[in-house]
Amino acid sequence: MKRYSAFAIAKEALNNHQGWKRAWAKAQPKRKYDVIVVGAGGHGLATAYYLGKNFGIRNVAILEKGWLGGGNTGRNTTIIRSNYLQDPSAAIYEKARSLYETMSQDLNYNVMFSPRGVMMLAQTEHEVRGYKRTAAANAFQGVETEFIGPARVKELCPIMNIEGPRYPVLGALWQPRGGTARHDAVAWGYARACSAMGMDIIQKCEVTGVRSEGGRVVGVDTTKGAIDCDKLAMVVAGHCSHLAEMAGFRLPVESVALQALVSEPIKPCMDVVVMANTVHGYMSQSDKGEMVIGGGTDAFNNYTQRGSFHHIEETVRALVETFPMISRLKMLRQWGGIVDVTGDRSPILSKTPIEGIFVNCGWGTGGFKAIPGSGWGMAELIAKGHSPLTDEFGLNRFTEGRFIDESVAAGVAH
Ligand code: FAD
Ligand code: PYC
Repeated sequence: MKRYSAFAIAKEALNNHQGWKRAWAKAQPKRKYDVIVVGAGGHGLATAYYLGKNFGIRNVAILEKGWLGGGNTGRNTTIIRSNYLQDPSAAIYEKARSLYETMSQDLNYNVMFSPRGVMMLAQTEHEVRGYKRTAAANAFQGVETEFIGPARVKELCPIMNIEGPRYPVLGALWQPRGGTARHDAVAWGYARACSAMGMDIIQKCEVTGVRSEGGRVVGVDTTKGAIDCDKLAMVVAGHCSHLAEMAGFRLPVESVALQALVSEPIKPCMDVVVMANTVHGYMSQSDKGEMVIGGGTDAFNNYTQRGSFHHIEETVRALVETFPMISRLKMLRQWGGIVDVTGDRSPILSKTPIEGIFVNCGWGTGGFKAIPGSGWGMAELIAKGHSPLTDEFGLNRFTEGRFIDESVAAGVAH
């Protein structure tokens, strides 16, 4: 892999930029792999990357039915934070957030991590109590957050109307090292690093069947033919129920569309990320100047990977009270992704009833922030059979009643 650097750019400039290599190789499937990862979203690619980097397992294929990063990884609003309530969640989300801090250097790929600070607004007394409780829990967990008052909120985000008639801002849960990263770059950076380790990233290769013998996985059927493997990781977000069905088991997950939109680009006016969970909306400003806006999930299960007009209206109506200036903005485009939601709003990183099959799903509306931590833990689970990061997120928690309730921290209405 040719290293990206200022020196390399200068050298290539003298060569009309003719010497750059493809970021990742175009691969055709081999007959067999040690590990097949289904899904080239952030979680699948990160799983493969840490299998190679941390455990030396490099005979790996990543199979993607569309194009890499074309699922939720390339469709989210890029918010990164680790201000969750329960200990297992704080551990995996904070591991992920801390890996984001050095991801650009680690992957030699600029993922534009911007720890500009994330605030979750408290606009009811109930939220004030809830966020003070989270701040106290985070202090014990080693996650840097604090509950701040309305004056500090206004100082950090002057365009906000904190005296809204219905929902005045009573304070916020503030995470100063939360922020955003460029979502495509995260997928591209991991893909380039996986390819450099000799892994095969095979796009336009849909898994259509899962083969097992004597309760153990032996391979998959795909639109590019049958491929054998010793271990199989299903990392397909909203399509995880279909993959599980192919293997003969069920998952406690519902698939539903989550939508977002961006405005026309404007001059810099907001340098923090704001989530307003009572009125229901979240907003940040992209490097291009667009206001990036999202709302809640659809109220019914579906696989429609697109936006809808009633959502734009609901989301913008919710936010306009807190951010009156957005009433004068034109909205540029909208889109949707299919997210995989569990009952306790926590992910599933687990072995399955079929030996050799592992599942990573259930990140719902909030898995972008978790990509590096999830990949790290998932790789350990696949390589060693368990991981301190994933142990609590097994499928058995649903039969044993050990839920990890994060419905408040999820921060997005479901
Ligand atoms: P994906 O990126 O969806 O990747 C799964 C891949 O599997 C897809 O590319 C798909 O094509 C492939 N696949 C499916 N079936 C098959 C098959 N049979 N064969 C081969 N390949 C298959 N999270 C945050 O933390 N912060 C946010 O601000 C945020 N905002 C969001 C806003 C929106 C509008 C949406 C939709 C999501 C948001 N999320 C956010 C959630 C986040 O995007 C997801 O949790 C995360 O991207 C999931 O990553 P993934 O790799 O598991 O899934
Ligand atoms: O999990 O922080 C989050 C989030 C923000 C928008 C969608 N999900």
